[in-house]
Amino acid sequence: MQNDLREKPSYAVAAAVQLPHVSDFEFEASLAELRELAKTLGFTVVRTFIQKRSGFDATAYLGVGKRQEIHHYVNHEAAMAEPGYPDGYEIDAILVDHEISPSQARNLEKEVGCEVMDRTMVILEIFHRNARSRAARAQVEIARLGYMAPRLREAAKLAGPQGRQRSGVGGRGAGESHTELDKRKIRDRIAELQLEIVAMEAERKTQRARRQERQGLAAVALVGYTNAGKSTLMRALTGSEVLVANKLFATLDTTVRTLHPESVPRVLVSDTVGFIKNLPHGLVASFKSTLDEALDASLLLHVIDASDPGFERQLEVTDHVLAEIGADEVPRIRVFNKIDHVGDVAAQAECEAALRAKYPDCVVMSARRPEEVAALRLLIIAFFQQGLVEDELFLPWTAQQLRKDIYADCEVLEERADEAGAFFRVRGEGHIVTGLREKFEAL
Ligand SMILES: Nc1nc2c(ncn2[C@@H]2O[C@H](COP(=O)(O)OP(=O)(O)OP(=O)(O)O)[C@@H](O)[C@H]2O)c(=O)[nH]1
Ligand SMILES: [Mg+2]
Repeated sequence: MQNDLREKPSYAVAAAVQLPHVSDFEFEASLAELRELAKTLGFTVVRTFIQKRSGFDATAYLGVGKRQEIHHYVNHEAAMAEPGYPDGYEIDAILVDHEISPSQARNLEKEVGCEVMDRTMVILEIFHRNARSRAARAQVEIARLGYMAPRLREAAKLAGPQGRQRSGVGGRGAGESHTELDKRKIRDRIAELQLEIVAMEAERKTQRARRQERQGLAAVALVGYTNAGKSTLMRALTGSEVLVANKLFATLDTTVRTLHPESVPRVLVSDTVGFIKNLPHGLVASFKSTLDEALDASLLLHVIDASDPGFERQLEVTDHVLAEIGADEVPRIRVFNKIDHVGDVAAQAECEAALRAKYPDCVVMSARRPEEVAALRLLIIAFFQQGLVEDELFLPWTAQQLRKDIYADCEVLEERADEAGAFFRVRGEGHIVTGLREKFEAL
């Protein structure tokens, strides 16, 4: 948030080609998402230009007439035409709702007279700004370098002969052009980053294994479309302070916290990166490791924003990505969130009934209603208690210092005593109860 306040406001126009197979609803939803993405980057989108075509223009994505219209708007009209904006503001960028080729972007940029950012670049930029951990930063840098590499050649073409000049200075091999050198540098840097990631991953795996050894395997992961409310739920379920923001991709790193108040078994909750339609391919690949946390979980909470008119599509996108990373085998509860944000009480009831009819085992709730968060917590605990065993343990009076071990790992259902010691009727994970029994019997 602070960042945005310090940055000067930037203005942009959005542009998109609607292809014949794309419905109006889908097209509009995608554009609305692009505007949200732009907002996350600090842009105010003042105007949107759309064009129906049977395909993208090979030269510059949009047809020539539309290009001229935008040129005219950006260079002559913008500052005068839009009421409510400051005098003399300038359009800084044109945002295009598809991934376009380097040459299309160059040509469009030349013709329109302002910077062109395609959808991929917008998303990469958000990831770049939001990445915090070393691993996330390295992954984003790889994706950005991969995006830039083919665009360098295009830049060199535009720069003219000096862009391809040959020279023998520096580490450049004979006959290598600037572009080739830059490309080589990029390749080297990517290789270097990949090595770093492999090392970090190994470290993470060890940490994870240790954690699982210590705490058993009760892990639940919050997954879902960006802005669905995963971090809000995480906060509510664990009483922790994780970042919540009405921005796309607020969370880029996985955080793990314990369900609060603590339960038996203790349940770990992890928050994950949000999904989005047409996530740049480089990012799908690089964020797989973040999502791996989802694969380690025994239960997924698929969080869906029920108040978003496009939630069905978002649900499909998430299902699709989960299948892609092989997480479709993990048991899943669909959590339709933000029901408080769906119109009035009657509309909410109607929406809830429709969701329950279509998704029989779903949860419909609001992360802002503590009683509904508490109910979700119980549902999670019930899931993990399915595999628990009940047993009776005996602890002689001489070994009462071990009471805390029982209370730490088991739920004590009943406690009674006789002259020799105390009996505990407990519920806990099989291996833990067996472990305690063996330990006490050996006393
Ligand atoms: N009205 C309402 N708003 C909610 C609810 N849950 C979350 N929000 C809001 O929705 C916005 C996004 O919430 P986050 O928790 O950051 O969403 P996220 O799924 O973590 O998003 P990413 O990290 O970007 O993937 C925030 O402004 C929240 O305050 C809810 O149940 N009702
Ligand atoms: Mg989040």
